[in-house]
Amino acid sequence: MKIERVELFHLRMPLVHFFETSFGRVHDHETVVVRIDGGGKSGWGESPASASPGYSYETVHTVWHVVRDFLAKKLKGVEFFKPIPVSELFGGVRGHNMAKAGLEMAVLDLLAMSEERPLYELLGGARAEIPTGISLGIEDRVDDLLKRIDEALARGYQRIKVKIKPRWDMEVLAAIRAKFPSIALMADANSAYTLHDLDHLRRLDEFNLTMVEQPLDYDDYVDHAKLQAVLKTPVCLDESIKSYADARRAIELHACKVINIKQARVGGPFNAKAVHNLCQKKSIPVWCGGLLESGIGRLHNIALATLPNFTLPGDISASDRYYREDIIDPPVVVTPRGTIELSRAPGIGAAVVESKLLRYCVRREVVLG
Ligand code: OSB
Ligand code: MG
Repeated sequence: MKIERVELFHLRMPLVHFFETSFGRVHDHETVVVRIDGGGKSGWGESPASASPGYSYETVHTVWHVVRDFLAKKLKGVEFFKPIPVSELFGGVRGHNMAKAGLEMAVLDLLAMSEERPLYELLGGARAEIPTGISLGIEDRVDDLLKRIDEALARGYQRIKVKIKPRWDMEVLAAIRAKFPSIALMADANSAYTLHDLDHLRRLDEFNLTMVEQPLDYDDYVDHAKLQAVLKTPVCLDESIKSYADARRAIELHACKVINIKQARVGGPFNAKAVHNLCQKKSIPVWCGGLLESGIGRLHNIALATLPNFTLPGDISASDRYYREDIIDPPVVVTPRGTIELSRAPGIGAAVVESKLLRYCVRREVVLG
């Protein structure tokens, strides 16, 4: 399978409901979709970098710049015979993991398409069905959030994650626990606290949370280790883990007991698998996180989550939880058991509907070929 052409699409997809984290509220998902052609087939990937550098320093514009001006040319004429870590070709470019991840996803999808096999098999995954959860943003009123939790539980989601920040935390969690005493519940702070809040954060132990995600700084391990030492609630790291080396640091320093793996954040499926394998060896459970991906990135996350150490429900929700219409057919659906069933179709397992893709496309460019 030889790479002949790489095309980028900048999409702006309106969300059915705004999504608010401790770093801000978004009404649209802005993302870069990658299409790679070769041997008469297409492979698709996604770099869900968003419009502003809040979650990471990358944005849709840095992804565009780095792919067009530096990464795409490294794929010129390259021929793939088996799944290999594509991002190793990008060794001369530091960071920019989302840019690299979108390309690696597209290459692997193309390889799976040319071999007429499902992508998850190519990655080494074996499960036909994965458990899943939902991530709910900050609302204007606690009652609005309680209503959304009710709806999510009715749809079968196996665990609820809520976003927290100073002044939207302990009271909110108490209200949730008063109404839903025994659901699997966790909280994600997206780095909204510091160790000055240590006494406040100890109160998290009152709510029987399965974990607290990324309470402290986005690049910190030392303070998370200090926090984990006094907290019964397991600490899970998201933003802090951008590579295998980061995961190793975090585990050795006891900075966390759980890791959220996002292939976009760690530079692609192969790095994600390396982090997964390390965690499995070290008895650190992992789960698959999300970045509000379109159906393309979502299907890549589903394929990844079939690996054996993804034992906890991920943030991989149904297409209609995010979008009135997704750009894939069929869209992602969640069963009443709170699971997602894997498609046996080749590649990511659903078709990209070009008319829908183009409806949300604000810019496109052929960057190779
Ligand atoms: O921290 O996990 C996060 C969305 C955007 C940016 C960061 C995060 C999230 C989510 C939503 O929690 C996950 C999803 O449903 O895709
Ligand atoms: Mg998170």
